[in-house]
Amino acid sequence: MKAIKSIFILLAIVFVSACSDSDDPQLGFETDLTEINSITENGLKVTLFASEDFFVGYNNITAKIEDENGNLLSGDIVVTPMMDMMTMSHSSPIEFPDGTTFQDGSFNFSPVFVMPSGEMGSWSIKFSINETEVTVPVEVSAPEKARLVSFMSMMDETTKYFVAYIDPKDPQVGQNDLEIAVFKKQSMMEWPAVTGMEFELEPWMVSMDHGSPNNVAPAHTENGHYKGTVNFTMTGDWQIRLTMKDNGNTCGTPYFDIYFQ
Ligand SMILES: [Cu+2]
Repeated sequence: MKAIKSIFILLAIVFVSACSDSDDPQLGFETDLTEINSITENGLKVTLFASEDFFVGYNNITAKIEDENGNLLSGDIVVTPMMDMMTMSHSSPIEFPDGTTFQDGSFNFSPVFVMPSGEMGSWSIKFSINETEVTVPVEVSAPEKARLVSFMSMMDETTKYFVAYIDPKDPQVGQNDLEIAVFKKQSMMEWPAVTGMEFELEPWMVSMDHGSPNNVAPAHTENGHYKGTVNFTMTGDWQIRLTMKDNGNTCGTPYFDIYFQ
């Protein structure tokens, strides 16, 4: 009972301090992230923030949404990544942890850019904010070590799968939480999450030709995300080797190169 009481007091303190902060509407949006791009269009200002420049793979982006006078907005939102490629255009997988509404000028979303910007085409993120359109051009680069692997299913040779590397972002010697997400290309505009796959996991140190014990193969949690444990027994170059299976049949063998000191 005493513990419950102190939790209530703690909550009350948190609540009161949260309220006093929000007296100034500009404090409704706070972030430690880096501003990547900003655009004002059709009376709205959209600013994109992330911890690093956008890359081919699973990105976490926060949008700050204001009117022209700097007031933070709330309402309904639809976000669509688009790549224009001369003769055609296509979207990419995207996740909305907050759903399709936003409050206090802040909206989080996670697009999985499937290719880099360049001569092949250019990316933009299309927002529909309370039914007003804003398009933010963005630059997407290929990271030094791939964080997205795509392959045709070995089973039907027509389904194109995309496996995105999420964690560990900062690998350490020992056991690390491993998280990946799987999507497929259904059409130019539909890139659904793939649930119900099974994985085998084998971390491999290519230069020294050995693996490691105490790994847990990633298993489906929700929305096409798979979580497991990868154990690195030393620093250096590792390959996270995966086998993706559907009902016991191998679809593909994606791997991610990792390097840490
Ligand atoms: Cu493209």
